[in-house]
Amino acid sequence: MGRDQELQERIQGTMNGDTRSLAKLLTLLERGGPSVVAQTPKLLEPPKSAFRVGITGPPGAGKSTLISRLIGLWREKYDLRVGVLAVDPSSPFTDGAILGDRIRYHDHALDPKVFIRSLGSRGSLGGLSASAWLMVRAFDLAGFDVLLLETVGVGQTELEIMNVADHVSVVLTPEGGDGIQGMKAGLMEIASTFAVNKADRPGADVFARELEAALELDPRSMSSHPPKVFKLSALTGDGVFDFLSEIEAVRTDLLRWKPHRLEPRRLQAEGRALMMVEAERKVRQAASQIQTSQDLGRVLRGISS
Ligand SMILES: Nc1nc2c(ncn2[C@@H]2O[C@H](COP(=O)(O)OP(=O)(O)OP(=O)(O)O)[C@@H](O)[C@H]2O)c(=O)[nH]1
Ligand SMILES: [Mg+2]
Repeated sequence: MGRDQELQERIQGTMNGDTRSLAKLLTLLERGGPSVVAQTPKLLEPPKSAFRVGITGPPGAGKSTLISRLIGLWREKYDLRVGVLAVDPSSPFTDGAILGDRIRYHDHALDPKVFIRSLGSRGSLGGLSASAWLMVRAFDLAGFDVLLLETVGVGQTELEIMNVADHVSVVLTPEGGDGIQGMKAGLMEIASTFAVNKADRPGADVFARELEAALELDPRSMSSHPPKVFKLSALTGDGVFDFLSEIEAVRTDLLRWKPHRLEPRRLQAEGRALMMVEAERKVRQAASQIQTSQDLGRVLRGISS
């Protein structure tokens, strides 16, 4: 079977709700890169949009544990189809679940309405966000209601994930030591909801109050949708439903997120991420042809002309 034919079959299967087709389509997207989307109008303008929730925060804050709880509630109380794309920059693995997450998400492994995929940053495309940009579209096509995007740490990845997601939540714990001051720069600004996790341990009340006080200085505090802080324990489940209810309120208010998908700002961010990987691939290929100083001179003259 040729690649085009395979792609068309996977697209059709994905649209029919076949999970194996979705898994294969994700692999085709990861390996084939932007050209797969370019050739596929259905991926460019999918009939449905899965509400994308970015869940980010420091390593070990409890992101995966919280996601597992959220999946449970969405399945139980709302019967939604839930996808997870766990982006793990430290992991060399792609194409399947990372071991720790496999254990953490194990409760949902047999649920046909839950689909979990992990993505290492050293995937074949190189660029982390480029793969994510491509793969999220497959979840739209598959008709998922919600797609959770887990990313770790804070840096370029998180800032980029903001453009991919329709709503961003940051998971924090009171255990950082130096409270709000110790938070990495940029973390406050990117989220609309904050989960102060591990509230079963001491310090959560003080931390949550500090966070709320800091957010009062945020210009968004004057808007109709100010950032919100939730104290919870992903381990015991306490407080998770309130957090989920807020995310549900956003998800079901289509005007609050859907039109933003097609904003030039977001389409440009996507174009930028995808063009960057292609450009990098071309640069590497051209550079690998350089054998002599003359070759180098020719290449440099080529780019400066
Ligand atoms: N006490 C307590 N422990 C928790 C809670 N949530 C998560 N943990 C524990 O914290 C550790 C890290 O949890 P994960 O869910 O893997 O955290 P993560 O943010 O996904 O971690 P990375 O993906 O590695 O960055 C695990 O041992 C969890 O059992 C909580 O609410 N309370
Ligand atoms: Mg995790």
